[in-house]
This record gives sequence, structure tokens and C-alpha cells, in this order.
Amino acid sequence: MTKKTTAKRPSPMKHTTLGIGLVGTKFMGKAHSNAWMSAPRFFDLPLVVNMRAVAGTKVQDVAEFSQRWGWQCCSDEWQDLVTDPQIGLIDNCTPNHVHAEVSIAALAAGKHVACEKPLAGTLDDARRMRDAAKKAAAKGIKTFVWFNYRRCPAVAFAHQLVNEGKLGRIFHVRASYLQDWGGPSTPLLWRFQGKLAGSGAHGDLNAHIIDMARFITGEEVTEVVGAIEETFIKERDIIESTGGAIAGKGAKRAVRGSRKGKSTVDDAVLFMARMSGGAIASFEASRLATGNQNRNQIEINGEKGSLKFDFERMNELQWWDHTLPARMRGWSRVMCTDATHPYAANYWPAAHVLGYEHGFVSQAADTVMVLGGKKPVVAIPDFADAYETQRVLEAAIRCARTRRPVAISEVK
Ligand code: SOE
Repeated sequence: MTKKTTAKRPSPMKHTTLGIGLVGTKFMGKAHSNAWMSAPRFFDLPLVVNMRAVAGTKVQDVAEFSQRWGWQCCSDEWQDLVTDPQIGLIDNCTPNHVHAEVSIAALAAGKHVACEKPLAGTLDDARRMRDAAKKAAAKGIKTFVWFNYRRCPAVAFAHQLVNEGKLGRIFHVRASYLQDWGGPSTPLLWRFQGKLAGSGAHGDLNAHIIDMARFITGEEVTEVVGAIEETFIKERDIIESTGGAIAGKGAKRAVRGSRKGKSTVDDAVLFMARMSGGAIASFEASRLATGNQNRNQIEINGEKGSLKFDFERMNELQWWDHTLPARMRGWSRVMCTDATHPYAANYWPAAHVLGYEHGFVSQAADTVMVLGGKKPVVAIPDFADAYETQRVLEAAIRCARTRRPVAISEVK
């Protein structure tokens, strides 16, 4: 006879519930749904996560999405989520031009907001969001921005090493984020329309590496001294019907028409900058760097050592210890999956590697930690912090267009 187990399940009732309302059902909608679903399983969280509702633009699509990803209910109007008393946090995964409207309405309704990066498509929108967040903060409302790469264990570890003084004085930051999906056959997605995206590779990719450089070094960019922007593919096919979900790289599923439209964003932006601690830095973003699919790289050279990260080998951090005797020096490949590395203990045993989605899971977990009054593993940028990244983006574009250096203090 089998014995009945008497062990009691821990009651979720001892925790307060955090209702999530997700706006957006495409690439990021999936990444975030997975994150909200997985975070309470991998992390011990101070609040119970309730995947309350998702909003999208088409009734049929949002209903299917909702069922597949485990949301309780859905709507084709994001306003329904903002007025839902069971929702405590609005997760904004909309295209860049919608970030401000949804986020500001949610803050005004007393909801916490977690918004996708970049903070906005334009500096004006970003400033309005920062100001709304400041006002809401006085009532205890919090904001978060999904700069997911901060939460790769290797990137968080790099931040810790710099913080502990392991690199000493920093001389160089060399960051590049290269992709190659933006060739001539990719149609005129929203990401190529200035009115919707704000910018191209610049806001999409440079935003990430500016945030990573600021996060790892703890320094601010103070001046953009030179910059260049280029749009290689001036016209793209207009999509007559999307025939399904279109994410950044969903071009294959688009139904093309015979008409062409103008691409109104950059395909590549490169710039050089000065940092507050005296380091000099270079940033490079492109969607036409053939052979580089999602190569988000950063290298930092300091007095006592150097480090290198490449997202295509995201579980590793390359480390050079310059304090060793010269005959012992060499690059070492640190597998950042040991239980002592940030986040690693929450997932699998050593060398059972993590992937793209884990950054989002860890960010969802850290968000709940903050809202439950606990410390995140590493800081999550709020709207004020992400606004600093946006100022750097703006300075680089002004520099490229006016062909003169731009101090960040000029960008208000
Ligand atoms: C498309 O370029 C994209 O999905 C970005 O929008 C993401 O932020 C990046 O993580 C991967 O590439």
C-alpha cells in the first residue's frame, strides 16, 4: 500500500500577488511571457506572479497568444489593462513610438511599468516618460527598462569585477553590436520607419551597448567626439499583409507588394566618446554586418586587467590578468555557470549553459524582488537611468549630422 504524502504545499497566500498586464504579443511579447511564467519557478520571489492579462491589436491573434502563453484573459485594447484593478505592473512590449503613451497612462493609473528598450524612439518621448516616472515615484510607483543583456551572468560578473577594482583604472571601452538581417530583401518593417522606430540600428543596438558600457564600468558617457551614420538600403518592399507575427527578423513571413517605400532610419551608426572616469570608448551598431548575426560584444581594457564578452558565446567571459608575472599572462575563458556567478545558481549545474531567454527570466525575477522590497542581483535601469542612455544616443546622432563634437550636457 502506498503511503499518502502529508507534506503541505507552501501556501501562496502568505505572499501578496502582483498582477501583470502585458501589452504586445510579438517577439518581445513571447520573451516576456516566458519570463513571467518561468521566474517564479527558478527564483524564490517575495510576491506571487499572476499573469493576469495580455493586450494586442488583433482579437483573434491576441486570444491565441493568451491561451498559448498562459495569460488569464486578453483584450485588443491596452487601455483595459491600465484600468484593471487586479493589475499592478504594466509590461510594455510595444514598438518604440507607443512606449510613451502606454507607459505614461499606466503610471498615471498608479501601475508600476516595465518598458522594453530603448526607452523611446525620440528624446522628447523619453523625457516625458522620465518626468512621468519621477512624479509617480513620489507615490511609490516604480519603473524598469528591459535592458536584458545586463542579466547575462557573464555581463553581471564583468560589472562585479570592475566594481571590485579588478581592472583598476579603465583606459578603453570597445563595444559593437553587429547583426546582418537588414539586407535589401528585408521589407519595410516598423523597424525601418523613422516615425515608428525613431532610429534603426542605433536605438535598437547601440542602446544596448551604451547601457552595458555604463553598467559594467559605472562611468557615464560625457561627450561624443565623432560619429557617422549610414542608410545603405534606401528603399524596401512595402508589406501588403504581414501574414502572421512580424518580429525584427520576421521578414520571411511577410507578404510583399510591388511597391517600394523609403527607409527612414539608419542601417549603421558608429561613434567615439569620452567617459567620466577618463576612458575613451567606441560604439558600433549595424544591421548589415554580414556574418554577424547577433554579435553583441564589449571589451574593456584596464590598468590591472581586461575583459571581453561576446553574446554569441554568452556563457563565457574572457579575462586577462595583468597583475600576473609577464610569463604567466594570457586570456582565460571563464565559464560563467558556476553557482558563484550571478544568477547561475538559480538555473542548472556548472556548464549546463544558459540562453537568450534566461536574461528575461532573470529580469522578471529581479523586478519582482524590487517590488517585494528585496534587492535585485544587479540593478535594473529605471526610466531616469534609461534616459541617460537616450541622451547618449541623441548626442551621437547630433554629432553625426552636424559633424562636430557634442557634450552630453548639451542634450537636456
Ligand atoms: C532586433 O534587432 C533585436 O531583436 C533587438 O531589438 C533586440 O533588442 C536584441 O536583443 C536582438 O535583436
